[in-house]
Amino acid sequence: MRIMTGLSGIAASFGTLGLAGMAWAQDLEVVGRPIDGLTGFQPAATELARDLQWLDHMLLIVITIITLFVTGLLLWVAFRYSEKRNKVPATFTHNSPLEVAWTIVPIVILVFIGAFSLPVLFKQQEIPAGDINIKVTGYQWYWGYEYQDEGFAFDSFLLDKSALVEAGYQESDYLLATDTAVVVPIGKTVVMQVTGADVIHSWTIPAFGVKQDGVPGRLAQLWFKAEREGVYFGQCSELCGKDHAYMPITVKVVSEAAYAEWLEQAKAEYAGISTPLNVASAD
Ligand SMILES: [Cu+2]
Repeated sequence: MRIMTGLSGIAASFGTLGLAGMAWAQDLEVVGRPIDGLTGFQPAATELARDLQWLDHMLLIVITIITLFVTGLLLWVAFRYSEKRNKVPATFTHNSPLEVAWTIVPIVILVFIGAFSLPVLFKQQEIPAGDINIKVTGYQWYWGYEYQDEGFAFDSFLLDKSALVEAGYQESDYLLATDTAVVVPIGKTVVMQVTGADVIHSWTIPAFGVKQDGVPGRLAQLWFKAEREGVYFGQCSELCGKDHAYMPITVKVVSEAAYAEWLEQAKAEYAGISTPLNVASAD
């Protein structure tokens, strides 16, 4: 814990620097926050999230029907064919029509599920051309973001407990809120390149329906088009070491005008920071 306090202190000092990211929290509704006592999905903010939540609900119906059918069958057989009610047990070992049926029916069910799940998967994995391209790199234990079209980059650290309220968050947003946030405009296609600098991390925003491992030496991609302004949270989702729980993800979806304004501030604020992107373009 002592180490964490030290780390939080560092995070807090970064927090005071990350003004461009912080100024937005107050006017934005927090959408992607877990709520005590609820168990469902966070409200879907993209088509991808809506699709996969629909798929989940559809599968739940399929699973429920199968479970009720199998349980009912078991109970009926246990009742009807108990020793008391069925003194002379049957001795047959095969029933071809039944065996064909219990082979064909599951195949039909699986094909039905596949017919709905594969399009959802392909929609996630077929990366469209991005209006905004951001490279995200997982580090032990924080995230780095490069706005590739704009030529600036910044890091994003856990926001210390004491800095939450000042930054416009609730105390319960601890372990979700970061000092700087990924800011994107509403209704634009954002393509994120995901990688890791040291070990495997995983970048996710549940309300967007995206999750992608960041693997060192590899460049994976994900995309989303947010439909609702607000603050969204995610957490590193691949166990990456002792502070894995302390590298959250905050994304702010803002209007186009607000994004343009933020971009100006961010360029001014992060312009002097040398980034891997600048090194690459110098080659
Ligand atoms: Cu992690």
